Amino acid sequence: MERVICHYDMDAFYASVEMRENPQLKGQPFVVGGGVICTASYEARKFGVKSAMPVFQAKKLCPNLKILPVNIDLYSEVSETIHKLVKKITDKVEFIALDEGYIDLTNIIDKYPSKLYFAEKFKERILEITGLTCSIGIGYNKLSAKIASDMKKPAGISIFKNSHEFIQYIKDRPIREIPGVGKKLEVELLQNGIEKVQDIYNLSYSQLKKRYSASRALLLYYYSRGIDDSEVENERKAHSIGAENTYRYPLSSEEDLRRELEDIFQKVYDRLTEEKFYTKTLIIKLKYSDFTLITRSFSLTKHTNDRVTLYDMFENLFSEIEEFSNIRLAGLSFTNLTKNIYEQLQI
Ligand code: TTP
Ligand code: MG
Repeated sequence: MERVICHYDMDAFYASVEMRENPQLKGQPFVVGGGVICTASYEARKFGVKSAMPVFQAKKLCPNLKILPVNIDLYSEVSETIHKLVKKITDKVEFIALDEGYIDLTNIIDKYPSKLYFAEKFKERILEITGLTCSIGIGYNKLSAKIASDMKKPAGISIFKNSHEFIQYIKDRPIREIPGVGKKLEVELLQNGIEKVQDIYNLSYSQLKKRYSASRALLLYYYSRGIDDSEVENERKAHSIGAENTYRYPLSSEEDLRRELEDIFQKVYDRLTEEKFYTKTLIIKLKYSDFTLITRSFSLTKHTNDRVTLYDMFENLFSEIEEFSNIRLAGLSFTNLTKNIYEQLQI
């Protein structure tokens, strides 16, 4: 049966909440963060300032940049308000961050005159109850919905009816727009002459696997073709397995962080296999001395318990980290767990 999935994503979330609280910030370049940036206002983004960038670097790009401290309680409160609204629509929802989530509309979309109508009404309600704008994507799976929500930021709505429409759009886009293609993989792909998504179509799955690794090959092969069978999983049906350490003396080098995270990886991986789980998503979490929190996640299209694939996901995420000083907490977890992989084999 054809699915209808909605992905909503608040625009410049932390920054928009701050702007709502203090309208004088409108039109100003500012960021929310401490040592590293959680998010940048759209004005600051014009200077190339972005999430996860160290603040000192951002200041070089934009000398007038204002830095606001993170007020996570406030953002969580706003997030809770949004979650309540979403849960009134259906219980088939998956919140993946404070400011974004998937809503499975398959069984309820007929109650609305059209997909566009649903999206417009939803956006209006969010604005009414939070004073904030969001962008909305509606697709035939999670992948296409997620890409769609990013197409007309801020406050835009985009819809993909089917994979044909999706491919028409994605084929000319830069390869980094495939979810999970981080900086390191992008560089490797560019070196191999793969610049746009359509350049992937010339390579078979086994060629991709030889060049990149199993997890990356899966991602590139399936996502570039708009294939994603994963379900909207409410309340993280399958729980997660993870561990984290806090450090009285903060970690301050790439080597230290790598060693710590590798340790945690091994511990968590052992538990995954002992408990006979298969996973699809790896999350790395770091907290810095100034309490800024960075999370990075990477998802596969299929569940696995293969160590090489999972370690490769870890490497992918690790290469995205930009700030290695004053790390107070490092954690790693596997989510989207299942014990039954047989249902996955249909692709
Ligand atoms: P995003 O949705 O990635 O970014 P955004 O909402 O700020 O901007 P956009 O309009 O492009 O969606 O993240 C949501 C919030 O999560 C963001 O406001 C701040 C926080 N965040 C971090 O704390 N650390 C990070 O590394 C990222 C990417 C986001
Ligand atoms: Mg957002």
